[in-house]
Amino acid sequence: MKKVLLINTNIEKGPYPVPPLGLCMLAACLEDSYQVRIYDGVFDEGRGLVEEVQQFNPDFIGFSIRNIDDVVIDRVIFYIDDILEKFIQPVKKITNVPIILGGSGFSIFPVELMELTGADFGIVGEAEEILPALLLRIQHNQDPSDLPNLITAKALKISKESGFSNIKPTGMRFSEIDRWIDFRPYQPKGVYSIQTKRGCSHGCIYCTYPLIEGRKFRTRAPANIADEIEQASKRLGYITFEFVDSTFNDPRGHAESICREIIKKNIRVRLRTMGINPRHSSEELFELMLKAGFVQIDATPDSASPRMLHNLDKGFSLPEIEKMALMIKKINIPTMWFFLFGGPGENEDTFRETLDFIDNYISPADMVYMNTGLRIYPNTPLFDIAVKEGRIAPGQSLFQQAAYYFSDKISRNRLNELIKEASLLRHNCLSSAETKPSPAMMAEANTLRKNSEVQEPVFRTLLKIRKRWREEGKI
Ligand code: B12
Repeated sequence: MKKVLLINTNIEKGPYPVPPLGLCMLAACLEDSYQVRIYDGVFDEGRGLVEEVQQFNPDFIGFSIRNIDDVVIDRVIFYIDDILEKFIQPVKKITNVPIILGGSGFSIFPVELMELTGADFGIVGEAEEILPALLLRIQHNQDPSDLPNLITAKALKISKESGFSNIKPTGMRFSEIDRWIDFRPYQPKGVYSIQTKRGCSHGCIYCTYPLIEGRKFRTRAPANIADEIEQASKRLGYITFEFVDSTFNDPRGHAESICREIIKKNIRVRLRTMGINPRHSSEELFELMLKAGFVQIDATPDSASPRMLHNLDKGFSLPEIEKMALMIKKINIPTMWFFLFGGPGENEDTFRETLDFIDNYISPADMVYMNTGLRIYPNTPLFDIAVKEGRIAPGQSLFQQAAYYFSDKISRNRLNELIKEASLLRHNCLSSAETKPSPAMMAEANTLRKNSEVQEPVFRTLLKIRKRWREEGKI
């Protein structure tokens, strides 16, 4: 049997370390035909990689590139230098086997990353079908260049875009993350990732998700998802599962069915999720989510100004966000809210509209993150807007030199001032620069949580401390 080594090059540990879900899914797909191993770089950061390659002696090597930069405008971290230095270059020095790249970051900047790394092949987007097909072609000395979403060192352009609709993830194979990598170091802070669908049919002007996953929702069978959660919790105990979908409650009804399947199984789990779409939320959904084991959710409307919701093409309206917020408050499901200021047309009035919403609809027990500046990615509507407005050149690469969009109707400084002011007056509002609590605050939160055995999410404990420290004049 030929051997495949899959390498996770992600060393970012914030906001918490994330397991290489996609690589584990690929490993599960390949294992019937290949001997597969995953080298997980999150904690080892490449130190044992050369030894791993020498011992395993693979016939193919795949590198997963998840993050390009951290998208935190005031302290941008560019991950690719480390990826080259700690992972790709050391491996290239000791082997000549075909090197294949993939991953969400890679899928946004495939040409740039092929050039920079000198890899042999790259696959844009999901690879469960294309990677096995590519390996077979290489083994049989056949030209792979007609495979969809493939990029080769020879051509340096994507072969043909498939539209990503070829895989129907109805009965997806389980990733069994803990079988492929050592999951123990993730357990204290991290989560077990679960995907319930692929694709995103929303059109948010700045977003890359449709480019990475395709524009159509392709759902997994709810029972299949619940089975995966049940089996993983049997192996690992009472852990937190996180849904990594673009939005959890799309298409309408899917999230409800997943919750019902989990409830039916009567398993004790902690669940959390990113994006909740206001348009498809309901009291029934939130009640089902609580019953299934959700301990916290993220709400990411980006704005609560009708004009900005339109300009960002969010696909939902202010009344829909208000309705969702009232339900969240009533059902008291701990929520982290995310707002993104500075998009096309943002001004002081639109900023204040969002602030009014925060004051009138969000519980002070819930966290509000206020970010500024929209990272401009290629092939997005925001890219076209920025070109039209003469902010970037048509062919400009935004790979190493990330560009951020700021509305010309309010200066970046003024926006930062307004956010600072808002966060000084509201203990639950934080700017993007404040995302990490101080070690002293974290220590107090840990003591509080130990002493009272609280079940609430950590962010709620931190907010209580922040409020008290503010009142005592400590911060
Ligand atoms: C969920 C998510 C999160 C969650 C993670 C939760 C969790 N438990 O995993 C949270 C909110 C915590 C998060 C945080 C961050 N994220 Co994030 N996140 C995502 C998201 C939406 C999905 C990732 C995912 O799990 N996909 C599902 C799995 C199955 O897919 P996959 O791993 O990509 O694998 C498939 C393919 O890519 C491919 N593939 C993968 N590897 C390989 C390797 C080879 C060889 C091949 C051939 C193919 C291949 O095949 C796989 C199976 O089909 C993506 C956007 C997206 N839609 O991809 C952004 C995304 C990856 N995040 C991004 C960023 C920037 C971050 C942060 C740095 C933000 C920050 N400052 O905090 C952090 C970093 C966290 C960390 N420790 O690494 C960016 C990266 C782009 C960039 N600019 O660098 C993305 C692309 C979003 C964006 N802005 O466009 N994130």
